[in-house]
Amino acid sequence: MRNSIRLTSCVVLAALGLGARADDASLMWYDQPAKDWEKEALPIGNGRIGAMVFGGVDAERLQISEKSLWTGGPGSEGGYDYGLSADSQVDLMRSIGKQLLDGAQLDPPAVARQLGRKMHDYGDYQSFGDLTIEREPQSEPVTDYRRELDLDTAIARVSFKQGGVGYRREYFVSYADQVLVARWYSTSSQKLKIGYMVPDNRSVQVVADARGLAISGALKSNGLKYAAYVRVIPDCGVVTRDGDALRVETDCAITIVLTARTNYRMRYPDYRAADVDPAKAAVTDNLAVGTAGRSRVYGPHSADYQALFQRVKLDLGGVVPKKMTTDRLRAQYGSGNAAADLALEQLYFNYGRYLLIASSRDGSLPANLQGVWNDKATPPWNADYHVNINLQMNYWPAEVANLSETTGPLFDFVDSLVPPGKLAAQRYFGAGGWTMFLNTNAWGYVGPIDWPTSFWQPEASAWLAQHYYEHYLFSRDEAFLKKRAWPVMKGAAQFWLDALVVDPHDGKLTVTPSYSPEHGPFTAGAAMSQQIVADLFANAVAAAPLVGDREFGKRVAEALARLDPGLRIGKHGQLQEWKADIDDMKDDHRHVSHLFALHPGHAIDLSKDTDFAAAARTTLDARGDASTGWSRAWKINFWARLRDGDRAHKLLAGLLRDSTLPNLWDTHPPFQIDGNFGATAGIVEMLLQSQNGEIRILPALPKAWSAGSVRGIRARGDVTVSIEWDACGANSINLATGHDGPLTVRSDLFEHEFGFTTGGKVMRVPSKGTDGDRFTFDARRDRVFGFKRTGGTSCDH
Ligand code: FUC
Repeated sequence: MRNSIRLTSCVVLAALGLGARADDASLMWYDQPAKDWEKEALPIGNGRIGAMVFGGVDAERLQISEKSLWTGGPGSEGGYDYGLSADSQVDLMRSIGKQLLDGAQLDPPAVARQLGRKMHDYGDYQSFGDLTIEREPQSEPVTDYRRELDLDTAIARVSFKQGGVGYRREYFVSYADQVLVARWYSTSSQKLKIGYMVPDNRSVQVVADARGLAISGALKSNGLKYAAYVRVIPDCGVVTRDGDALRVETDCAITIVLTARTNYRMRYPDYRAADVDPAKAAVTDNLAVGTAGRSRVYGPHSADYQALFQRVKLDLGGVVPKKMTTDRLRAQYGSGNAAADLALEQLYFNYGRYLLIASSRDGSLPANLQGVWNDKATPPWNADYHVNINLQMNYWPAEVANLSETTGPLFDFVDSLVPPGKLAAQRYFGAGGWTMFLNTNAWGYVGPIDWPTSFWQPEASAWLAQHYYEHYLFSRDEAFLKKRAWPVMKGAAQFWLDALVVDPHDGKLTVTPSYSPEHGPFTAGAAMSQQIVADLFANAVAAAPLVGDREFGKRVAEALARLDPGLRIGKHGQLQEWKADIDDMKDDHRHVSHLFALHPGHAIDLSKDTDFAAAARTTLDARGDASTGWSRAWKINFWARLRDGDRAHKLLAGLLRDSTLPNLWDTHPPFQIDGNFGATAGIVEMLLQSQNGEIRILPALPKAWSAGSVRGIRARGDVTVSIEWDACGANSINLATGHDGPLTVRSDLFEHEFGFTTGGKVMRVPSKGTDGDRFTFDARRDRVFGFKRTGGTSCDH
C-alpha cells in the first residue's frame, strides 16, 4: 500500500511536469526563498483574499489578507463620524473661497487649520494572519530550488530537491470557489505541522479538530468579526491535532484549503452584515469544495482566470537569457541586452494585468494602495484609497487592457460613497449632489483630513465619475450608463453646478478654494480643478440625451459654456498649473495634475490643440522624468498621448530601473501598486488610443519596439484590437466590433494600398481611396474587420 501510494505521488509529480514552463513573458522565477515581504515575496489573490508566498524550504509562510479587514469606522470607541464635522462649514469655506477669488494666495497650513479636520477612527487595512506549514529541518543540501509565479495560470510554485527527494508545492487563490489552495507534493513521505498566526490587535479563538483549524475573533478596534478556516486534506494518511495546530504524516500529496470571511458589508452607515456569521461562512466556503481538494478547485480556477488573462497577448520579441532569474532580469535592465529588456517589459505588462485580476473582482472592495496585500497593522497611508490620483490610476488598465469586469468593485465602492458624499456636499458647500476629498477608507470616509499639503480635493467625485462614463464608452453598455453611471455622474455634476462661483475678473465659473494636488498655494481656479469639472460636464452633456435627461444636460451645457476650462499657456511656454502665471520651471514635483486634460482627460487633442500640447510638453520637460513610481507611470501615459513613443519608453525604462522591486512591485517608495497599474495602462496607450472619436493604431511606438504584435486590447466603441507591426509600421490590424456604427481608424497602413477583409470578402483599397492615414467604415455587431498591408510602407519614402 505504502509503495503504491508513493508511486502515485511520483506519478502526479511527473504528470504535473516539473519542467513544464509558461513562456518567458508570463513567468516570474527566483532561485531563493523570499526573506522580505515587500521586495521578494510573491502575491497571489482572488480580489478579496490575497496571500504572499515566501517559498521557505522547511517552513512556508503564507501571509494572508482579506480586503474588508479594517480597523476604525463604525463600532470604534471614539465615535466615528465619516470625516464630517457636525456643524456646517459652508460660511468658512465660502469666505476662504472669496479671499482666493479676490486674488489671495494662501499657504496650505493656514487653510488646513481652518478647513482641515483631524481623522478620528479612520482605521487601517489589516493583515489577516499567517498560514504556516512546517516540516522538520533536514540537513542535506537543497538543490534545484525554484520559486515561481506563473501568470498564465495564476499559480505560485516552489520546487527543489534534497537528499534524493523531489519537492513541489503550489499555491493559488480561486475566485470561482473563494478558497486559497496549497498543495504539497513529495517523492517521499511528508510530516507537516500546519498552524495559523493572528496579529495581536484582535481577539482570537482557535478550535482544532482532525478536520481543520477554525480561527475566529473580532478586531479590538471596532468589533469587526473575522474568521478563517484551514482544512488539511492529505491524499492518504491521517491528520491529528497538536494544540492550536494540526499535524499530518503521509506518503501522499497534501492539500490545504483556507477560507476567510468577515462580517463587513460595503454599505453606509453601519458597514456590517448583520446576517453573516463569518465563522459559519468560512466553514461553508471551505466545505463546498469537498474533499477532492486541488483537482476539484483547479479547473474552475483556471477557467475563470484564463478567460480574463488570456484575452490579451503582447509580443515584443523579448527573450529571457538562459537561467536568468526575474530579479536578475530586472537588475540587468538597461545594461545592453535589448532582447532581455523587452522580455522584462512584456513580463511587467502581463504582471500588471495579473495584479489587477488578483486584486479586483466582484463582491469585494476595490484594489487599495497595495492591491489586496498587506502585512502590517499600520501600513503606509493606511493602505487606503487616495482619490487624488491613486485609486483612479489603479483602474486605468481595466478598460484598455480588456479587463472591464475588474471595475465592478470600483463602481460598487463609489456607489457606496454617494450617501455620505451627499452629506459632505451639504456640510462643506451647502450644495446638492455628492463629493468627497483626498482619501477614503472601507467606512465611507468623505471629509477632509488635516494634512496641509493634501486634504482639499473636492474634485474627487468628478474624477471618479469619469470612470463610469469611460466604462460606457468602452462597452457601449446603455443599461450601465442609465442605471449605474448616470446617478453618480449627475450627482457629481449637480454638486459642481451648485458649488462653482463666478470669478468677477473674467465672469467664468470657477472652483474656489482650489488646490493643485499636494503642491503650491491655495488659489481660485487651479488648472486641474477646472479641467476635471470640465471633463465631468462634457461627459454629462454627452450622456444626458442617451439617458433621457435632456433638461439636466441643458443646464450642464450652459454651465460648461461659462466654465473656465483650466487651459492656459504661461510665460515659459508651459501649461499653467494655476490661473496666475506663477509656475516655477525648476520645480520637479511628482504631481503633474494640471495635465489632466491630456490624460486621463481628453480635452487636449494633439491633432487640434497643438499649442496646448506643446505647452504640456514644456511642462513635462521642466518637471523632468525622474520621480516616484506612480508619477513616472502617469508620465508614460502623458508622453503616449503626446505621441512620443521614445519618451514614453524612456519613462517606462526609468520606472523599471529605479521604481521596481525584485518581485516587480512598484515602489513609491514604499510599495504602492498604482505604478504597476499606471504603467500597464501606459503600455496600451503607446499601442492604441481611442479618445476623441478616432481609433489610432500604434500612436506612440518607440524605436525599441521595432517589431511585435498585440492581441485583444480595447478601443472605445466596443472594439477589440489586434495589431502586428514591423520597423515600417503596422502591417496587419484586426478590429472585432461589438456594435453597429461608423468607425474611424488611423494608421500609416492606410497611406498605401491595403487589403480590407470583412465577412469573408477581401477588397483591395488603393491608397487614394482613403483619406491620408484615416479610414472610415461601417462596423457591424460581432464582426471582424481586417486590414493588411499589400502595397508600400512609410519606409519607402
Ligand atoms: C498621494 C501622493 C503621494 C502618495 C499618496 C498615497 O497623496 O501624492 O505621493 O502616493 O497619495
